[in-house]
Order: sequence, then C-alpha cells, then structure tokens
Amino acid sequence: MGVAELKIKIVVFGAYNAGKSSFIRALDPFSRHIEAENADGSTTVAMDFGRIRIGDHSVFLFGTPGQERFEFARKVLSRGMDGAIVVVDSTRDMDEITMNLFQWLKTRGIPIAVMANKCDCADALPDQIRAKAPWFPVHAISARTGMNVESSLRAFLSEILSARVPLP
Ligand SMILES: Nc1nc2c(ncn2[C@@H]2O[C@H](COP(=O)(O)OP(=O)(O)O)[C@@H](O)[C@H]2O)c(=O)[nH]1
Ligand SMILES: [Mg+2]
Repeated sequence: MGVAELKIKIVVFGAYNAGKSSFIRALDPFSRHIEAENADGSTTVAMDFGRIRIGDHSVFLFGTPGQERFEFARKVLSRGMDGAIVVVDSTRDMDEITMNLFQWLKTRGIPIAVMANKCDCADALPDQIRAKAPWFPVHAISARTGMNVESSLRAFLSEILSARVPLP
C-alpha cells in the first residue's frame, strides 16, 4: 500500500521585517501576498499564502502579520495547523514579539522550527538565535539567496510527518 497524500498546513510567524514573505516566496514563486499600507507608506497588515509539493505531500504555507495587534489574525490563521515556523532576523537582537511567540507556540503541542534568516549577511548570528530558542530546531537560512530554505522545510516536514503518523 502506498503512502497516502497529505495536505499539511504550516503557519509562518515572525516579527515585521524578519523575512516571512521572502521565505514563502523563495519556496513558491507564485505565492500570494496581501499588503495594506498606511498613509506614510508603512505596512499595517500583511498576509501571505504559498504552496509547495514535497514528495507525495502538499504543503500549504500561511504567513501571518507580524505586529502584536494582529493577534486575532494569528489565532484564526493558526487553526488546524500541523506545524509552525518562526522566521527570525539573525542580524538583529531577538525582539520581544518573537520571544512572546515562542512562549505561546510552546503551549500548542505541535512541531515548531525556527528559521534564522538573513544568513547571507556578514553580521548574521544564528548561534545567538539558537541560544535564545533552545526548545526548537534552528535552521540557518537566507530567504534572499535561497540558501538552505527548501532543505530546512523538508527536514521540518519529516518531523511533522513522524509526529502525525506514529511509527509501528
Ligand atoms: N539580506 C537579506 N535580506 C532579506 C532576507 N530575507 C528578507 N530580506 C529583506 O528583509 C526585508 C523584509 O523582508 P520581508 O520578507 O518583507 O519580511 P516580512 O515583513 O517578515 O514579511 C526586505 O527588505 C527583504 O528584502 C535575507 O535572507 N537576506
Ligand atoms: Mg511580509
């Protein structure tokens, strides 16, 4: 008997400017991005949707708005998620929004992976992210160059599948 095709929902979290949209775009060049701008041109709300086939499975990626006040949108989007990815800017100190996200996600009982993004930059410090997120696997990636993006998603998908389908 073959392995059944699964639809996997992954929600992508992270602070504004961490690289969530770039990460989803690197995986799916046809991904959709919704942005609404303020009068001053800054983003007030942004969401992303992408999909990618990995082996027999379809992975659906939902990017959430980064700002704290969009907590309601995060809660709606995260219903029924099979896994969560947190994108972090490795060239900056870990921010409070991201630390709060970690605390919230830890209570969800689903697989979680951290993407330490912008590792193409000379000042990226993925080990600093590892130190701040000791509970989760941390993958050093660059959404800009594509470095390690798909391999990290594949590794995370294996983890999700082993959590869903208990080994005999
Ligand atoms: N150097 C570098 N810049 C990146 C990378 N990923 C995203 N960026 C830049 O960071 C900014 C924010 O990226 P975006 O994907 O819009 O972040 P979002 O707000 O989390 O969706 C943009 O200027 C991107 O070009 C990366 O891997 N390396
Ligand atoms: Mg975005």
